Amino acid sequence: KTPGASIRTGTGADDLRQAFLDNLVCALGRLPSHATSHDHYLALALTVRDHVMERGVKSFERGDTQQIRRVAYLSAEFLPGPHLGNHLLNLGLTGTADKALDGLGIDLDQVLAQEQEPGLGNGGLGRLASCYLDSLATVGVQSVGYGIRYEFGIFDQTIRDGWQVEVTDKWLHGGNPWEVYRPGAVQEVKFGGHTEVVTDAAGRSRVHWVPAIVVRGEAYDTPISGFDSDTCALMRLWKSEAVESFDFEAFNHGDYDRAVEQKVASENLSKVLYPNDELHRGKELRLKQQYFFTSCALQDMLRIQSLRGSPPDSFHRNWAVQLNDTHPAIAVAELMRLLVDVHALEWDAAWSVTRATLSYTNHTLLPEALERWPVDMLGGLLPRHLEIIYEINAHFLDEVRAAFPGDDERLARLSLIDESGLRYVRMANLACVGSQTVNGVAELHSELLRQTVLVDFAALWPDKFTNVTNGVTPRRFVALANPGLGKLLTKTAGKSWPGDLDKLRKIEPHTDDPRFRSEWREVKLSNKRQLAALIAERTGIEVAPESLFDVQVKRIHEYKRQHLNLLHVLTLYLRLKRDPKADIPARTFIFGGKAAPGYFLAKRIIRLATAASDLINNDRDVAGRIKVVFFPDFNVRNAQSIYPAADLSEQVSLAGMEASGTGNMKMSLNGALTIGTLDGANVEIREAVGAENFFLFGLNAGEVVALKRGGYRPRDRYDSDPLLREVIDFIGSGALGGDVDLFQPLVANLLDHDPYLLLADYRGYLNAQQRVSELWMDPEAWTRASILNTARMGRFSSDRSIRDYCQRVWNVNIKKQKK
Ligand code: DL6
Repeated sequence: KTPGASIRTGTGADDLRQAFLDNLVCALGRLPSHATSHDHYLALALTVRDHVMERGVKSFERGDTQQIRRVAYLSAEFLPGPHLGNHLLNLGLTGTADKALDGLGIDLDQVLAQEQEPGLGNGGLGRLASCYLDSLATVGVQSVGYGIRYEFGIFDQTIRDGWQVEVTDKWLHGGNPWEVYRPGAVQEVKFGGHTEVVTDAAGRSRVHWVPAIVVRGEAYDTPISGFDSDTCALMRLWKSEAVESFDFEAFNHGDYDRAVEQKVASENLSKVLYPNDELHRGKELRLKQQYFFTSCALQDMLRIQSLRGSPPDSFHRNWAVQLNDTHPAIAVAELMRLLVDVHALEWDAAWSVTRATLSYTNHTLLPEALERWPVDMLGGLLPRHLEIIYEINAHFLDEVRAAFPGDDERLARLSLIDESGLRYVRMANLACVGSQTVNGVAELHSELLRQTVLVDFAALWPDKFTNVTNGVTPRRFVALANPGLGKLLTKTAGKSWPGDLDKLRKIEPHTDDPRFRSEWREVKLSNKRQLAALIAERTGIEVAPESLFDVQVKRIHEYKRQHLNLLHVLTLYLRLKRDPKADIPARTFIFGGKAAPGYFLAKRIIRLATAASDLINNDRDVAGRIKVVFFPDFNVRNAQSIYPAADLSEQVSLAGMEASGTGNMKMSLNGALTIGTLDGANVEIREAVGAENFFLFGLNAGEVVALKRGGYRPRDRYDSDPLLREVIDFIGSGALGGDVDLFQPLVANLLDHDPYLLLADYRGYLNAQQRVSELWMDPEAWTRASILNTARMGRFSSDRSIRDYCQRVWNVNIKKQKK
């Protein structure tokens, strides 16, 4: 038994209440009579943290004594969402906490509303990392998620005069009760300088890196609980600090600016998250961030390895390290440096260890997202790493020459160095060469990776490639976000479904039960009422809960084609204006998502949505027929209110562009029907839920390539389709937003380039939307399809993804699935 556990971590309502009051008074110094809701939140968080910590300590101890291979998930981004409600759910303490607080006249929901979520990511990739930590803890894998403790995460989005305005995120301002500072885990990270060859004590030549700057990495731990599990994952985030907080010599000479310069520069490393999701901008600070957290993480793993009494040459037996895209790909060179220069392993031995340790997940095929760093920049910041990269490359290219003699073009494509112009280090190539396994995140994406971006690597090492289709945690995105549905699922399928999502199959036979269908509709309607209230509060727009909620929430990006959705919205509007009696069921179009601050067209797309919203919502001719909402500040908390209320899930990216998508899974799991292309995980979702329960449209990935190759001319589509012409002319007319020039860049882009083939898919999309309207007018049939969506989504639990990684990638044993 952990000492003190019974006092602080009792599980009855009285225990919890007492612990809560103790924390309020003793930890926070607040009298209950004077405490604010935020104090209540902090006190409850500290109380719940005790429970999580107790599990965490025990599970880490188990890992140490049993010498279990741990998983380290290296990710520049995490998007955990609010912790408190999720921990309560995982620990089975929600009802108890409610009762404990109720006894003090405190409302649990009001307390939960106080939490600021850590927005330490841009979107899909970061949220996936957090789903995976949740599942690692749930299925019982020893794991650490390593990342950066950004002081400022993703900006908060407000909408002013229809435009996105970015507001600094201040997630740490109210204090962060979840994290624990670990002074014992501090690391030093070097930058710049030069290398020297020295002779070590054993008389061997070694490379010694003499840095220009050293930065301290300070570890902050956030425990991540699992559902009904005795294992905890750890999210260990690194904050940068100056090694010496002050240059005292400069200070004493009165040069105050220089005295703090170093401190400021060091702290800047973990200051702010870059807000671009799929665009590599090549900024030096970004490379510094990547190296900073990767180096801290690997040094930390080696430290833990040594505490376990294991030698560095068995590092791979203790750690499986996953690279979440190429952001931590410098790990290949850093692990080599640590093993060879610091731990004195021979090159070949170190290389075997490195390759047996690392694996790489690719999350995007977009060429603009592929990371490459100018050789001069990388060499200036990390001179030793550039030497190591050159050496890895020399060995690697020998291997290529042996496999493909005389094929110089292939050699140039595979090389870690792009020498076609200015010289760059190709991070995806580095990650492939240094990893044991490379995977994509949906079947189609993994296939396209093998056929396109990584085609030469796939030819060289076909066995290295695998697929792990993404998944999402049903705890946060169903049980917590949609308690009404959760209750119905538990009543029908038993209580184990959140930890064993295939159990949802049990609801399938109930599709034919009219009473069950009616209960199902009630749950959805109640969620829609709640969302309607939130929409009114946030935007002032009144929407009808009975209307079809048509939802597209995700980052704003041309390839995701929010503007295709808007073409449909405006086509419907024009049709209703022409024909007020048209048989179109009432719909509420809900958009949400952030645009990268420097992404001009994405911001125009937001403006188009808000302009459509202003026009349509204020036009009496279409009152009660269609409404448009742009829901500001799409983040994890808001997502939890939106997904459960969706009837229709818009997954309309151009085929071949979306690696997987995970919003598609979250909505389908919550009973939404999807309208979508054969892109990313849509393909597998459609297979799982049944083609008849999915509205398919659009070109497939092969047709996209063929159309582009054949010389696509978007203007021809415009000329030949009167509806399309009407809607595009309308957008360009000044009727929206009151300015003829406002949407010219969008119109010109569509007519002259249309890189994401909206005009080619427009008709197919309209037809699919027509099928949506028809099915919606048959509520029983719609409900049946909605139930089947939920029932058949078991495969998309992130628990399944983690089991796949354990088996196909990490070679880690997991406990048997709980029944
Ligand atoms: O794998 C998680 C997520 C996918 O579901 C999305 O399809 C993909 O766009 C997203 N990628 C990113 C940015 N990636 N990089 N680099 O978030 O990953």
